[in-house]
Amino acid sequence: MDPTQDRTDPHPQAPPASEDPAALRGYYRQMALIRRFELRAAEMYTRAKIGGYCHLNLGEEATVVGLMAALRPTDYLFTTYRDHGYALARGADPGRVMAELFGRSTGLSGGRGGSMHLFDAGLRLLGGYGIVGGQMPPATGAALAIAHRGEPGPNSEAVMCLLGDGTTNIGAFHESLNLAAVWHLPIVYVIVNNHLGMGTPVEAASGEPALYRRGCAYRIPGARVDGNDVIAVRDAAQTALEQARTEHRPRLLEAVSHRLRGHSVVDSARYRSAQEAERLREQDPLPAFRARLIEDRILVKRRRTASTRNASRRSPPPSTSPTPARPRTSPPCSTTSTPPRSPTPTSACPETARPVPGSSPTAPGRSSRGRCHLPPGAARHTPGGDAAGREHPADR
Ligand SMILES: Cc1ncc(C[n+]2csc(CCOP(=O)(O)OP(=O)(O)O)c2C)c(N)n1
Ligand SMILES: [Mg+2]
Repeated sequence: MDPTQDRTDPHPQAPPASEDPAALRGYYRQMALIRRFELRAAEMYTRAKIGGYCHLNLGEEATVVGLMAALRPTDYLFTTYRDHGYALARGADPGRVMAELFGRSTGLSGGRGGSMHLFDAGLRLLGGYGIVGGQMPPATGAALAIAHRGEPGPNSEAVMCLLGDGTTNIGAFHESLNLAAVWHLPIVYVIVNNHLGMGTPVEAASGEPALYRRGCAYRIPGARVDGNDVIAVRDAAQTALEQARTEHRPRLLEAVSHRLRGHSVVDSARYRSAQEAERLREQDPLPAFRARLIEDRILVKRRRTASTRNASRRSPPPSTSPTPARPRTSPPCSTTSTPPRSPTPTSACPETARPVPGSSPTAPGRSSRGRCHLPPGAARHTPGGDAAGREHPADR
């Protein structure tokens, strides 16, 4: 392969008929789990149960699940602060991920990391980084360790390093890609292009907005894939990983999708017009994938019961606002004394962290050794809903 080649990968959407139905249902369930988890995380943040920063994968579920489906258990994963979905799809227990958000010692990082710093060495999930681009040097270092330990080949380990579109303009991006190229490292840098770095569009921030081409200066081949298509993402990532393994050379992959809400839970995304928000909702990958599976009889619609009908009726309309969907169940925490708070951002891109509840004597992971009172349903694997929290009564 010409190392200077860059291409937009016009990946034909693999028809589900050619896929293992059980695997497709598994992807759907993972996407639905992430959707439900993120909606519940937003709700808990608004109830002041979660401190610090909180960034959600809403709208990026197909990218998340497709990428994780391509990784082997022996590969290493480095992510950004938008990491909940990746941890879940990598196999982390949802209860432990939510416990981490709550600052509990039972959390994935012992309650010391919070939303942005999920870590599990057993899953080879090596963070969760809050600094933009902070994951890139250690990910590149992990790939260097792999290159030192063994030869290239189909059984080689590899590293997947996730980054946002905005991260392609930071120094660590260029330094990491350069070293990965000259040292021949088995690493795939995946740009999760959600079109915005906080509130700034890619075109306003990047001299070359076709981000998959950003490796050209280092002769790193790049490919772009529709991040709303879980199968296309999986296949593109598998191809890139296979090349990285067998050649011990880096690859760049750009997955293009949208986040359905603001940059973080406190960002109301006022930089989006109502029309734009509506357009994005129409492209929501979760209902689209579900419809595709039902059409192909891979998922069957369950008969709607009175309770699911009522649940749908109680759900609010989709919104770009950070205000989460109202819970369909009774108040989720054992204590209901904290009034719901709706943070009111002062600018288009507020990034003000709430103090971590545990900065008190009951610091996260320090003295909270008691039981983890997770909200009912927060850790349950349930079929998904849309970004407004409406549940789909179809699942099998
Ligand atoms: C070094 C550094 N600069 C600035 C920030 C503040 N910041 C947090 S997220 C962000 C935007 C990153 O956008 P992108 O890479 O596209 O990722 P996304 O949030 O869209 O997933 C910025 C500027 C930071 N955390 N670290
Ligand atoms: Mg972005």
